[in-house]
Amino acid sequence: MKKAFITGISGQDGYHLTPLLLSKGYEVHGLSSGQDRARADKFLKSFPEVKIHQGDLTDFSSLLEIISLVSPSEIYNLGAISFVGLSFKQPELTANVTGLGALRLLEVVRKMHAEKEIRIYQASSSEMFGKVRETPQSEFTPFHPRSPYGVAKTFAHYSCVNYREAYDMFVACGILFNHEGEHRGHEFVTRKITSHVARIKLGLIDSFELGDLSPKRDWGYAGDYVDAMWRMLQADVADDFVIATGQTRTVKDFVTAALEAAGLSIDIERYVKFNPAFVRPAEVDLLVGNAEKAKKVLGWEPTTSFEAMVEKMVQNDIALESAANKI
Ligand code: GDR
Repeated sequence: MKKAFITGISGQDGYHLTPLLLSKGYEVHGLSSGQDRARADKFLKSFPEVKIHQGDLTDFSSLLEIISLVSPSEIYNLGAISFVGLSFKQPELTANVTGLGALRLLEVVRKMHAEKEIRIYQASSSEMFGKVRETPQSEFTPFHPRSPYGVAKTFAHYSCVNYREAYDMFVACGILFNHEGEHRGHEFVTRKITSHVARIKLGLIDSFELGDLSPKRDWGYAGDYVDAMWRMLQADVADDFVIATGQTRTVKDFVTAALEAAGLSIDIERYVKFNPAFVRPAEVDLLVGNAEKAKKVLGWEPTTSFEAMVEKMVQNDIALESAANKI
């Protein structure tokens, strides 16, 4: 039986990747930091067959012990300080977890002399493109990160490329553009919008606050994107792949789509108030990816439309808010 080890398993992508791997017959193991017990317990309610190990991406010896014990054939490094806004407030922690964490995993595999036995997936990010040098962005587009998060992801990405080249390790990097869904954390703008729109729909609030509505993002559905991760580790050769929809929309467009999905009027001024506290010191203005290589080499294509994804998120939040407020 194939074994997979997933860092950050209780985050959004873990909720999508875990059932995919279980359906393919994998034994699934996950990493959870000591302070994350509540999140791990919640995750285990959904997936009781998964084995969760206490450790941390900032702690080499815990990683070495767990990975030696599990002896996985595939590692998915999804663990990170993943909220760009937080990375400006805690840059050093971000560098340690998001950047050095990936390097520690690579070193663990090397110290185990398991370079030929373990394949690694690294969650690289479109945030590495930052102040974009060309549009759309592909595997050939130079990086110009605009946040401590983007800088840390770029360090992790190049560490993976380096270990691939220096030690002939199978390390695949998925340069994933924004991907959303019903398991998205509430700090990210899409879930913030859908959960607040749901509350407006139910009459619980009149309006909510956002920062800049003009940034453009290439938003896909997380359920589609984890399939690309798995495909990368089944390929003949380890490589880098952009995973995106090829369409870009503003934050304002997302608000409009969410209001429409809830059956509310598209009166953005009425429902959304500006709060400068949500504006970042440096912004990524435009992201749109070219995923042609993933289509050609991996046979991967997104299957969920933007409208279907927003609809799914809004209806999920209306159901959750209704239940929580006994409506
Ligand atoms: P992002 O996602 O930074 O693109 O990174 P996020 O949803 O946080 O922001 C998207 C855009 O919305 C603008 N924005 C706001 N954002 C938040 N969170 N809250 C607000 O109130 C708000 N108002 C406007 C932001 O400024 C930004 O332009 C995500 C993360 O999942 C990363 O981990 C991942 O690597 C990348 O996507 C690809």
